[in-house]
Amino acid sequence: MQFNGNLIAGLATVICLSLQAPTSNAARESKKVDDTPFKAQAIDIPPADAAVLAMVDARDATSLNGTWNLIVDPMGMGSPGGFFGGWATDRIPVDEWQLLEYNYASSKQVRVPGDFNTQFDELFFYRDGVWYQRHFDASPVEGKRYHLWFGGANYTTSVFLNGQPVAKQVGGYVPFSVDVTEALEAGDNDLVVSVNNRLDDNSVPTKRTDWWPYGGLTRDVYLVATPDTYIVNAKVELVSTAGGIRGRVITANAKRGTPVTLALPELDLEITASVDADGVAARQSDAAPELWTPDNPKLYDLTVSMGSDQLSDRVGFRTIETQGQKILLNGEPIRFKGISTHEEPIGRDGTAFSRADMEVLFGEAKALGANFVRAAHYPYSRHAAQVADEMGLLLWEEIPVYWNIAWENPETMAIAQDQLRRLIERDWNRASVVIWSVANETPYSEPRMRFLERLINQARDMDNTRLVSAALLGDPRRELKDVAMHLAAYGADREDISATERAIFKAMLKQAGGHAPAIGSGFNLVIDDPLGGLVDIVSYNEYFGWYYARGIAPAIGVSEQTVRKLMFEFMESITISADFDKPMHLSEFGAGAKSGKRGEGVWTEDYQAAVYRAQAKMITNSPQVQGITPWILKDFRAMLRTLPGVQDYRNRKGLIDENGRRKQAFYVLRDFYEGAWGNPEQWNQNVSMTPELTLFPSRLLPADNVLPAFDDDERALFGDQTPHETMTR
Ligand code: GCB
Repeated sequence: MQFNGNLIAGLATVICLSLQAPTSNAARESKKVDDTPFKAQAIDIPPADAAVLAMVDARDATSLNGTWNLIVDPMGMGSPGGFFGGWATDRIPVDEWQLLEYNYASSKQVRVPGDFNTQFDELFFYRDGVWYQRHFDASPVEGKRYHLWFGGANYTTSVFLNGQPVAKQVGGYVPFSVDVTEALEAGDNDLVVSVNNRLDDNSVPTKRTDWWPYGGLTRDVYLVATPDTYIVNAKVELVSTAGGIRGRVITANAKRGTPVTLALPELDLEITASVDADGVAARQSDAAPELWTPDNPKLYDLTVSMGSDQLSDRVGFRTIETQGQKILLNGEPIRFKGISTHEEPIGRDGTAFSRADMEVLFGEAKALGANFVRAAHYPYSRHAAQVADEMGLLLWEEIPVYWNIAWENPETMAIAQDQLRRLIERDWNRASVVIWSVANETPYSEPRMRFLERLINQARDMDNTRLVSAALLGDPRRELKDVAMHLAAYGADREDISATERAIFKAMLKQAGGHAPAIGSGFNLVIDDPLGGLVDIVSYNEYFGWYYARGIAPAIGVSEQTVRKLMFEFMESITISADFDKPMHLSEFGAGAKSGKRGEGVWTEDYQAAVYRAQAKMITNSPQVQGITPWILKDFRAMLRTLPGVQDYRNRKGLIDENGRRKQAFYVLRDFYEGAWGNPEQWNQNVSMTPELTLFPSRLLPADNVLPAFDDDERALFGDQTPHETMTR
């Protein structure tokens, strides 16, 4: 039989129309169908509601967590309106004559919340579309409004209720909701959610990250009921350490003049204000609450009420600011003794999605002696900041503007802005959160500056009770060159390295002439990325003792072992500072270690611990550094970490492994936090408690610091040339 184009096009139209879900009015009315055969159809789906429906734990919410059905769709065939009709509804054939090529009930069963990658072996590396489906019963009450609320889904999500496309959210990790009052049925409801975890060059983050792009309905899903006139969100903040509480309540459908009340019974405080033309009620009142600190994480019960809507929360009050190069919490200088994390639980693969997961993870940060956590590199579930509030951990929250981003693409900008807005709106009442971070390791360019400046301004406009930062990258090329010259000084006169290597070092020093550094002359690494001028705290990721050796060794032609050993000695004389009169934070440093592997060389716990010791000395030398969050608390899943037997798709820089076993470096950092920071004597005393960490003992510096001479053999080998041309640039 011969097909011609017209016949197929006609058939496609008929098929598309006949396969539309019976209740799919919006789909039917959406865009004119492009009936090109086999073409994937794009249908219009309204965006999720703009404002975050906050304080969800206090609302009349029905959990839709549990077991859902799942269809895997690597070719995007399930989109409604396409040649095969789409999978936006749960359908079963009416009789044995009806052709339907999908069936939710007999498909895979998936747990919500939870990523799909770790629930099915065959989806471990999967980065594409899936369809979630479940039924639920509802008994809608006249006069109430109903909202579908998602704690976060990765990364592009379209929601269909009873066949109607009701919401689309682009960008993962942040909460979103949609008013579905009109689409909700009394009795059975059919909820279908398509989630796609594919990332590309224009997404935030892009497709290349050093963490697992876990996909699916990774967080709680609720059906929330509100009165017709309801409270959307409230922001409550301390005016100054002397007191004063300011409240702002955002409402929906409320008439101008409607009264709203904020109450803090323990403070005997009740603030009443009226809703303005924008639906916002704001007022300030005198009060002197006990201040929240990591040692005394005091929280107060808060209620917010408007008519029949009443919500509650637990809130703390504190101030955070900088003064010159100091960080002040409640007016008192504080150091951020921190640790970085990913949102993965201990002892189970996948994303952390429950409060208990966060209690265990942050409990380990507390055990380390930390007062601060960098929640890298994306917004975590709401449980993270709630648990940090209760436990007394200061928190750095971040959006996934990571490495290279399409700085000039307005859609990319919109995704990042949306993520930042939703994160801030969700967590602005969490006393623990002291930093909004807008980016990680973004290479310098003018478009990057413009992009990040907009985010920084947005964060400040939305919330001026916190600090803004971004983890900077420095200038790796310049740093490598400077560091290599210093290593040459340490290596030029060494007996324990080969004559060839000595000669290389001497040649480098000779070439540098009067600029050649001397042993122990010190090296001040200065961060001058202009973004430092825009943020409140200059944060910097550095990997002395880990990555740099890999770049330097081949560039100058000596062994990595030599560079690594010399590096440990050199690190003791490094200081880090910034070109800006602001506090600095070392947002990352670290080294990889396979849990239980002891001895010499990379991947051993001993090597990792030695890096932490050397880093601790650098930090002690660097008074501008007021905070650190080494990388990282726990080994985590990463697609780019493949080394069999060592990494097996995990980044091994954790202080504990995936099952919670502590490595040697955990104890080094704990010693440092337990009092040694800024107190070298105590530090040495504490470190002697872990005598196995003496792999690379410091070499005494020669008293005169004289540059080693180039001997005849070495000159014969290399003449007066610098051995590698990289170093001449
Ligand atoms: C970094 C990144 C972080 C990586 C880490 C590493 O600088 O910010 O996402 O996981 O280094 O282990 O290399």
